[in-house]
Amino acid sequence: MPEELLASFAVKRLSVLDEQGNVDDTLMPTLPEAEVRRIYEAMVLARTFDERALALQREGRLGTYPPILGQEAAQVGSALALSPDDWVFPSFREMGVHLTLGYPIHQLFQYWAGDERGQRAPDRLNIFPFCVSVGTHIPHAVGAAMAARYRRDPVVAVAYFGDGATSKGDFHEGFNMAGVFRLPVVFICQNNQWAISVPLKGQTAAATLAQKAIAYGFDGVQVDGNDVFAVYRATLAALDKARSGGGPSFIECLTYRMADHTTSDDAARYRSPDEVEAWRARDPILRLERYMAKRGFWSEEYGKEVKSRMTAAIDEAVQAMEAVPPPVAVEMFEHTCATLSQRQAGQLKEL
Ligand SMILES: Cc1ncc(C[n+]2csc(CCOP(=O)(O)OP(=O)(O)O)c2C)c(N)n1
Ligand SMILES: [Mg+2]
Repeated sequence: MPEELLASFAVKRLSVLDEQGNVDDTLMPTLPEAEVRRIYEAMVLARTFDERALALQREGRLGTYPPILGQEAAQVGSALALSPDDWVFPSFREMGVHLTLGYPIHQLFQYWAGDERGQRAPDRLNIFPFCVSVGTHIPHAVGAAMAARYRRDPVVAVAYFGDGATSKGDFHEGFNMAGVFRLPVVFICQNNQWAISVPLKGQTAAATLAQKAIAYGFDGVQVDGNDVFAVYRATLAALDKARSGGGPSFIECLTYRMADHTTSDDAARYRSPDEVEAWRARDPILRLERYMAKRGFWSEEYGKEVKSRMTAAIDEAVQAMEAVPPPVAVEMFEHTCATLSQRQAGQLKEL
């Protein structure tokens, strides 16, 4: 018997907007000027939040904080494609997703200040709490997709995670189950190429992360994660597919963590300044500004006006966060578990 080719695979990379601000018209999603402005303003809001969070942490007003600098396109572009009924399962570095979905800004600050009340999403938002335990929320998202299928609910579960999470068993088990049951779930990996101090090549021998989906029987695509239009297009397509019964998809957003892993880290100890500088030139916001300027709807003046509007929103949120009265310990039990364990019931009684 001669050997025969059973299957062959290819992994595509999607990019729409280049570093000079030019777009590929055949791939550009239909976005009127007002929508592009909305995307830009959401990205500036995310960056302004991040800058303020770092400053507050340095003043001792927040706890350890994981910056999102450089990852705004991956977060905002994907979040804008979601429908309000979809379920979001974030990891710990997705504040740009929260902000874009309209999560109360003061609650984000509250969470990073160590107050669990910051995690209580308003009823209008289908967003799970931050998952600091790497990758453990991936099976949760798959379970939610299973529940949606069971209830014939046309919603999609969306799990966000980093490149480091792809080495976890949770990732592989979640992907396998999603593939076997063709569940309505979209996996979005922000491959920022570092998992604390471990570079991508220390994480996988594979050429891309996207190809890992192929082994589980569904599509994986690599997207330029600093290109907000590409991320938006890929997420919309994956959501449409999931909603119409086409099963799961995996989107690898190739991006870069411009800052330290968290405020407790010093990335200069393990990576070269040249690498960071090379990625600074690919800044996702600058790229969008160039696109808008070429079309005559971005100017220095408009940029300043947006920044000051976003700064005012952040100022207001900081004030709101600091005006929240201290937590009452017994209230915490109402929001953590549907039913209390014996031990928790004992603690509640003691309090
Ligand atoms: C189960 C588990 N193991 C280890 C850690 C410690 N830890 C926190 S973040 C991190 C790396 C995560 O890297 P990645 O998935 O690439 O996400 P990124 O930090 O780049 O956003 C590790 C190992 C953890 N939080 N949870
Ligand atoms: Mg990472």
